[in-house]
Amino acid sequence: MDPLKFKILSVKLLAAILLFGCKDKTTNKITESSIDKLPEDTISTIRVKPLPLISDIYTADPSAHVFEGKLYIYPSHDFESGVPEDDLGSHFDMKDYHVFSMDSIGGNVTDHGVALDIKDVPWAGRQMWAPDAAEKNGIYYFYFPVKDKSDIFKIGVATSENPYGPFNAKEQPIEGSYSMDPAVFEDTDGVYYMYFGGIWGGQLQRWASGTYKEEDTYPLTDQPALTPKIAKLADNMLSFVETPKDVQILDKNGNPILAGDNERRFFEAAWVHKYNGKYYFSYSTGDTHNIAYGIGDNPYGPFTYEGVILKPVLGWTNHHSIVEYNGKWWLFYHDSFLSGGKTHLRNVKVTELLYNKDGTIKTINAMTD
Ligand code: FUB
Repeated sequence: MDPLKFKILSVKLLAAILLFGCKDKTTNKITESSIDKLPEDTISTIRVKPLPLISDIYTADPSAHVFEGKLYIYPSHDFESGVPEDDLGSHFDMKDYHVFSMDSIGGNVTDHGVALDIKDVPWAGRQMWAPDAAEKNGIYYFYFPVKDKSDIFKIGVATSENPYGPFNAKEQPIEGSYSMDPAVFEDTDGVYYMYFGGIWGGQLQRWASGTYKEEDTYPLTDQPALTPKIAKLADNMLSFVETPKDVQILDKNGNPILAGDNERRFFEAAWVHKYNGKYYFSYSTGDTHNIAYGIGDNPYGPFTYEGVILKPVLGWTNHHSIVEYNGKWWLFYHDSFLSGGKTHLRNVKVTELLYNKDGTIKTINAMTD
């Protein structure tokens, strides 16, 4: 046999033996220890098949946090309202939120019931989309996007003394907020930032001029893509202390990712985490269905595009969060496994997230075929 072919075959065989021996039999996923035994470049895409964490209701857009030593999940609560599907996401017609908690990954998931209902948000019109939560000085803050009575997405805040609510919504949305998918990041110096925004149904393109315009305005394909936004939160966590700023995502040459670069440009689902002193900005590429990421040196960016964290899942949307728990990193995400692929009826899942030695993230393929 050709020596090169023999070498490739041997490496593949070694990888297969190690992977088979190290697979976690209950969750059918590759454990971190198994990855460590493989040569660094043997695995660039990890294949996983986790099961839904919650199966009695549909859940999506999971924002996970560790509060009081437990893992809390703040997802959207999908349900069938009968609104027909369109490009603006009218079929995502959610009306409340539940909060879930887990003592351990793989352990029981507790549903804490309705944490916030649309009827208890005075300014809300319709469509409660992807939320997030934060804690400061023993008070829990729940951030949620919902269209107001004029059908314009704004971001609201509600508070509770418990991580699972119920939450009391403020009378008005956060002043200066717009679009959707809020993600709140607490930096190691105790400063909190909100990232937000999403195009198409998320309406970010209607704010391109700084004020809301009913018509959709997108940059040309050879112009910089629309950017997600960031604003520092006030001490009371209820307002911004600055006008939202652009979050730049750059290619390796330092140029902004272009609007026509659908494989890499920001669409929705911003999330930020910090690893080894670097800031990781991750997001969905929407119509190309990846969770992609860039790395930067401070919360404002710019972030240099690095690659894909999670390849497309079953269903149209892809939305995630990343959290460290008990010394490991976890990727929470959703797919449409339980509903047999229905775009708006999704279920939350979790899998381990692994880094390469250079700080880049190993790509995950979670297709359920
Ligand atoms: O769940 C409604 C919307 O779908 C979210 O806000 C988006 O991120 C997408 O997952």
